[in-house]
Amino acid sequence: MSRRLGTLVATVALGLATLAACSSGSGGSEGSASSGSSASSGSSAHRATVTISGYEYSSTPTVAPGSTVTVVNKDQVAHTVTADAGGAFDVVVPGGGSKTFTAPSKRGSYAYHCTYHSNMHGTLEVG
Ligand SMILES: [Cu+2]
Repeated sequence: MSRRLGTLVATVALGLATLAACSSGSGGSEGSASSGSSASSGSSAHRATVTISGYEYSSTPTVAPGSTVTVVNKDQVAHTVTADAGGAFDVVVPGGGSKTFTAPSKRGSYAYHCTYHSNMHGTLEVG
């Protein structure tokens, strides 16, 4: 008899505990504020990514003038993306990091290099 009562009390206590856990849990933050990010503004390549890996630049598609270009450096060492002429752009990208720069507003073919490694060359086509 007392054994059954004990079980009953335990069950009720467990129930209450569960209820408490429930009510405190549901009161928390509702919904994650995950915005759909990227405000895509339609047309072609307004942004591009240059990936540096093994001391080489990946080729990039032609980007629109003023595009945002992201440089992802997968090497352990820092590299730069430096325009060969005119100082059109010049960013230092730490090893394992990334940086962005704005493509020139004038159309053209912009050769660039890494100031640290003279054998590294690439070209950014703006058109
Ligand atoms: Cu480099």
